[in-house]
Amino acid sequence: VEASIPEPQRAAWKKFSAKEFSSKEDFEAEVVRHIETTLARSLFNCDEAAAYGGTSLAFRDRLVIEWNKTQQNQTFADPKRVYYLSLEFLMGRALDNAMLNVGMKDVAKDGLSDLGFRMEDIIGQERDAALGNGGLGRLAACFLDSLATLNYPAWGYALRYRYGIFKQEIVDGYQVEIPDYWLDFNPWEFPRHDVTVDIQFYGGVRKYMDESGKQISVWENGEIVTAVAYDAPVPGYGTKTTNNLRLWSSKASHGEFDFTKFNSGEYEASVADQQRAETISAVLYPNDNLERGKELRLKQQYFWCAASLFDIVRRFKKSKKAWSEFPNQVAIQLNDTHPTLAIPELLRILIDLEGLNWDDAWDIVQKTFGYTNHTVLPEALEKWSVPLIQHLLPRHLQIIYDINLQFLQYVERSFPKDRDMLGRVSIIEESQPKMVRMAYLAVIGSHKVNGVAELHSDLIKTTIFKDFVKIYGPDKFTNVTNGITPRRWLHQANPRLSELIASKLGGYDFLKDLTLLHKLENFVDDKDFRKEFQEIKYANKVRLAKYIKEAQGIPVNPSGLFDIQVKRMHEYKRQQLNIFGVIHRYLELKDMSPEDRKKMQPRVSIFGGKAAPGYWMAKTVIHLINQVSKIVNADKDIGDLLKVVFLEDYNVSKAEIIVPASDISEHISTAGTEASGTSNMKFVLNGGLIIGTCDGANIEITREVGDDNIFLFGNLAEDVEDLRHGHFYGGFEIDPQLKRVFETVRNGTFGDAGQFSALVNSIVEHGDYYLVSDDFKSYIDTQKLINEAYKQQDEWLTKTITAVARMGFFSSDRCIEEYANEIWNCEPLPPPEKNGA
Ligand code: OX2
Repeated sequence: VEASIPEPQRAAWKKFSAKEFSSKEDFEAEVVRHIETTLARSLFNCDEAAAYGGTSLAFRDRLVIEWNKTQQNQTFADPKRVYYLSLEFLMGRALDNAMLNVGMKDVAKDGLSDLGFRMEDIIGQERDAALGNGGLGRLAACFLDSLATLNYPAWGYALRYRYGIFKQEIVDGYQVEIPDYWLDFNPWEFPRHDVTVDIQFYGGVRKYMDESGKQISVWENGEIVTAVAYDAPVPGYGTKTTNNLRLWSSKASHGEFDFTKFNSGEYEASVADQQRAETISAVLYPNDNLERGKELRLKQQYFWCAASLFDIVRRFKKSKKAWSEFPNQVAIQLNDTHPTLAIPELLRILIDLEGLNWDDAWDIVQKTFGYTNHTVLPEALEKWSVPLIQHLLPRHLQIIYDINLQFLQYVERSFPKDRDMLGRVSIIEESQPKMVRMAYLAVIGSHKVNGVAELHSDLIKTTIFKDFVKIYGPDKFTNVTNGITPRRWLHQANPRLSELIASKLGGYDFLKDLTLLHKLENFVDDKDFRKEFQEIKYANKVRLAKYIKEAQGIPVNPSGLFDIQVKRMHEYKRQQLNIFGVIHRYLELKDMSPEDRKKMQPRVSIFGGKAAPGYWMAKTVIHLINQVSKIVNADKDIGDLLKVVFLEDYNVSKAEIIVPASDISEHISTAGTEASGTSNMKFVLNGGLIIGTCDGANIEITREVGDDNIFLFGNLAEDVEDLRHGHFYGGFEIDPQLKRVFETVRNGTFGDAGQFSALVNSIVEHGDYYLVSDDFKSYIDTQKLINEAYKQQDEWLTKTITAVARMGFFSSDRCIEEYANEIWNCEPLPPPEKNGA
């Protein structure tokens, strides 16, 4: 334990140690104090932004007290810790979450009202912490919530991007990206200017023999950039445990190098150096499921891995335990391959800096790391060019080659007859230039590899990692089906539903054990319960309709069927299938007589999602949706029978309004392409049904809720390859109803047809890789089935309630227990009953 207050002075210290507010009056006093002194505002110039500031700071104080105690307790107990390395944490807003997890939201609401503010307005002032792209980043955020709630001693490590995911604006139907400078006022982070790590880049490696004849490698020269820690508290729900999310920010190091320049009068050059160093953590790469191989991205990855590992090793060394104990004290989870450089970096620390031999170091490394794979899409699998790594990280390249050598020798001994095996599994791809296959390095350097849903975990074993199953045996590979935190995705997003459930189940225990939801099945026939359940769904749709009117200017009728697809724009997720289906419905309605139209189920088709800035096809789909929206919404024949909405700038806080308002949500990826999906779980938990393909977690959702309570359609993963093959080598007929849709697009009904020709041609002429045509008929037939099912409101309601009751499996708490037991081998550390006074 570090320098501390001497014993005789501690009494004075304890007397004045910070206290948590617990009454409404104390809360108000804290808010006013923070507004007047911390923010230097007064009752004459306190707007909602200032009130948000004061409220957040009041709650932050509470979190900090518990955070300090948690960290102190963990330091004393020194248990095995979990480190979750993720380049993305899509946290969303913190205030609402803090209030709910601390259990003081009602008190705060009354207090704010005394001070002249409404809770919703204050919550609405906060900007999202949007340090992620989509599902992968949000999963990491849900995991942090569960780790804290379950009292695991766990830290998240990431980068403190100055710019999160861009803000999306739609201008004339096109996506425009606006930088997200989110740090103007962020009360939730604590700069730790005393916690820094110097990170090296470039330079070269000098090798020599020491007196004992041992090979020594020294990585020297090059450039140094300093990593500064910024910490954010992560409160658990209904527990005092408050964990830490540590974000690294880059700045120029103030080593001698700088000062020479400075002293020699090159002031401008030294400022330029400063700026160059700061660009490392400047911006989140906005690609989801797509890797672009940019040098700055590799720099980010190493910078973050090296800073985090230095920090982890520093903490371990304080315990003065033997190195062999490292894997008993430390579990590191690699969230996708982005942190794979942590593997050669830990080897470098152990061998070059701490003097361990290769075998001991390798043993420690393999026992320490676990790797989660999130995709089988080839364009998302990371590969870095050998010359680039050689240039940026010369010592790491040597280590990677050494790992590969040992590995290939082992493979050769085990499979002497399989001559092609070595080339297939080598970490180095023999291309021009040579490439380092990061996923292979991650598999080889970890003791467990997991996929994120059953189908996906099976697929990785038969496709991308097939040979590795032969080499290591099947036990190295496992499945942890994704989950979501019910605190944010039920209690926070849908407070009325949460309250209704609590009233039936006798309290909020289900928020900590979601399987308790099964008891709701006892109430499926309870009249009052059904009525209220239905009213809540309606109220949530009214709330969304109001938001759509405000944000997009489109009036929508809340009694229509709300059909929602919100997620990153990607061809494999098939928003194009959805919009072609919408066009098909539009044409059908136009064909009908006014009498026949009256029999039709009114629908609202809602889309939302960002396209990566360089992803033209995804942007074209956004444009088409907006064009269809413009034409259809203005068509007097159609009225409320069909409204099409593209919601701008989909993000976490908007999801909290959107998710509880769905009747149907769309999870319609080409089978075998969506590793899991997690919004599918959120929608069902909030009383919406799914139209989906047999892909990712949809399959397990079906297993849990029953196939009467989900609408599945389309080809199966096992048939995809043959179908694709057939498109090229057999005759390939576009579905006739889809053909008609294409004709309408081509005749200019939705504006300049030339804009959409690449999209149409990707299907008609270029092999329809995502099987839009193959699945079209079964998709629109299923949509018709949904229209009919929705008219039977009573049965529909039974389906939705039943589905909610059966969603217990999809809590991220269950995921964390599985990771802890199967991969990390670690235990919770509950906070002491009474913190020693
Ligand atoms: C996403 C996957 O696409 C999605 O299916 C999954 O639910 C999510 O990760 C969380 O596991 N980038 N984003 C993903 O994978 C990659 C790579």
